Amino acid sequence: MRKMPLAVSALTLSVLFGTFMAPLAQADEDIKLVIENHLFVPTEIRVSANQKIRIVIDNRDATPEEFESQGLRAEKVIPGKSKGVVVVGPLKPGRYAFYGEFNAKTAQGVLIAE
Ligand SMILES: [Cu+2]
Repeated sequence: MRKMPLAVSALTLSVLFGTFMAPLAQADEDIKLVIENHLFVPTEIRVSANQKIRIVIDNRDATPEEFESQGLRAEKVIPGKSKGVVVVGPLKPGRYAFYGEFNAKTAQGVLIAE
């Protein structure tokens, strides 16, 4: 009979976890961005305005890169050969430049919210 309360509390925890943790990780739109040879691919991303955007950045280079954008208020270091997630928005319609701070001359792109 002691297993029942345990099962209930585990269920309660998972429900609470789902309820309170999901919104933090949720976004309305998912975008994939690749870093390769110190370049962003694609260099231009179109997203919906007024929505939260989750950008999954896949750094295929062996070296780390820092995704940076003043307009998006985002900054994240992504180690070599790994992925990083940046959540931005909701954004007003417009163009938001981003770049790789460690290779700023080559790694450049723009996110267009419309
Ligand atoms: Cu920075």
